[in-house]
Amino acid sequence: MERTLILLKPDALQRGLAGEILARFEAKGLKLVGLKLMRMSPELAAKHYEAHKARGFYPGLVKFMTSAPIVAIALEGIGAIKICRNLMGATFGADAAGGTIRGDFGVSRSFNLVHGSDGPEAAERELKLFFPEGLLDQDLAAYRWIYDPEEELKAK
Ligand code: 3AN
Repeated sequence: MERTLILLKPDALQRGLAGEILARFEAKGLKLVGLKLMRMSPELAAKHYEAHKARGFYPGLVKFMTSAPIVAIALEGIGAIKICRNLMGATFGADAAGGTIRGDFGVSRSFNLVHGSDGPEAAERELKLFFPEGLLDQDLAAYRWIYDPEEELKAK
C-alpha cells in the first residue's frame, strides 16, 4: 500500500472548494489516513519546497502557501501517488485537461489548488513534515468493494 501527501492550497479553501476536491480523492477509492486544517509556517514551507529554492517563482510560492490556511491530507492505496497526480492534472490550470481538479477549477500558473507528492521518496519525506505524529489506519467496511488488494498486486 502506498501513501501520499495532498495539500489543498489556500486558493482551494478561500474559494470554498475544499470539500469538493477531497470528495474526488475519496470517491476514486483512496483511503483517508490523515486530515488536518493548518496554517503553513514559513519554516515548513521552506522545508517542503526546498527543491525549488533557487527558482524565480519560489518567493511568490512561499508567500502564497503561507498566506491563509491549507488542508493537509494523507491518502493510501495501491499506486496512490500516480492516481492522485492523474486526478490533479497538469501543474498549471490553463494546461490541465478537463475532468482533472486543476483542469476543472483553475486557470492560473500559481493558484493551482492542490499539491501532491511526485514520487515515493517525496511522499515519505512530505508525510513526515506534515504528519510528524503519524497516520491513522482505517479498516473501512466498504473497502473490499473497491478492490481486492491481493488480486490487484498480483496483476501489477
Ligand atoms: P506540481 O505541483 O504539479 O508537482 P512542480 O513540482 O513543478 O508542480 O512545482 C511545485 C509548485 O511550484 C507547483 N505546485 C506550482 O504551484 C509552483 N510552480 C511551479 N512552476 C511555477 C511557475 N513557473 N510559476 C509559478 N509557480 C510555479
